[in-house]
Amino acid sequence: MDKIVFSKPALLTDTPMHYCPGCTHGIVHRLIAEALGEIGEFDNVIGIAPVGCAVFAYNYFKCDMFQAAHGRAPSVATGVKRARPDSTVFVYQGDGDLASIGMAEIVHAATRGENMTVIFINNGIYGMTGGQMAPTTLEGQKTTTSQFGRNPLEHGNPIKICEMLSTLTGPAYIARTSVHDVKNVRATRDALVRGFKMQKQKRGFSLIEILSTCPTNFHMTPIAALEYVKTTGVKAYPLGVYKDVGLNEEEAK
Ligand SMILES: Cc1ncc(C[n+]2csc(CCOP(=O)(O)OP(=O)(O)O)c2C)c(N)n1
Ligand code: SF4
Repeated sequence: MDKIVFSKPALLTDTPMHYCPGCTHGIVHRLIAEALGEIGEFDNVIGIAPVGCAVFAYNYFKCDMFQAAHGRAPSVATGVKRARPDSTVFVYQGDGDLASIGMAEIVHAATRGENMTVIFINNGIYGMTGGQMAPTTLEGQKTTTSQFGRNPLEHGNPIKICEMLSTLTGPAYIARTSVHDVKNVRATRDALVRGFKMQKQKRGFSLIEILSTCPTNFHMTPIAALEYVKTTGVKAYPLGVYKDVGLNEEEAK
């Protein structure tokens, strides 16, 4: 019999995704499903979908899903995880959702050390609503509401979520990765696995920020958008681990 070397992760449904061509939301969905599969979590996973382009994430994951009001996913996840402490709970949020309207919720969930894993998609823009400036929009980046480029004097400076949250006591694991090439896609998968292991070992709050693309609102081809993240995005948002309290490595194998 032929050996299967590549297949769809068990935690993804067969529903075709609605994302624009070249959008990296789909890549991250797959990585989440792979990471959960790697730690053997199939039947006891609960995801919280955001408001934003990933609002229909509940159609794509083969697990129980909630869809939260804009920015409120960490609060919904808090209730879910406290009611079902043995489940594995993931929160999926864009940068408008998490770093603007939902800033209070994410900071307080992090400082409380809620035992959940947050996947934070930083594409530097409000994708769903037509490309307005987000808290994460890069200095000089043109958006529909910063047509001459983000000017810190006028628009303020971009917010660095990993740097900020890693100053708190509650978080167990905070890392920033990117999906602009294969090497970084693999690193993102590893970071997701570590985040989920933190939760399994009840270490507390974990957040993986993933630099992502929105080719539609960047007004770029999918390849040019990946190149933009590679050359410009990672300079403003350095990749790496910002906090890691450690795992019981024996148990984590
Ligand atoms: C309470 C509320 N305010 C505003 C909106 C409008 N809204 C929908 S999606 C969105 C921005 C989403 O951007 P982001 O979170 O960056 O996700 P992306 O679409 O880029 O994946 C906004 C402002 C809303 N649906 N509800
Ligand atoms: S608008 Fe941007 S973030 Fe939304 S699906 Fe399209 S490419 Fe992805």
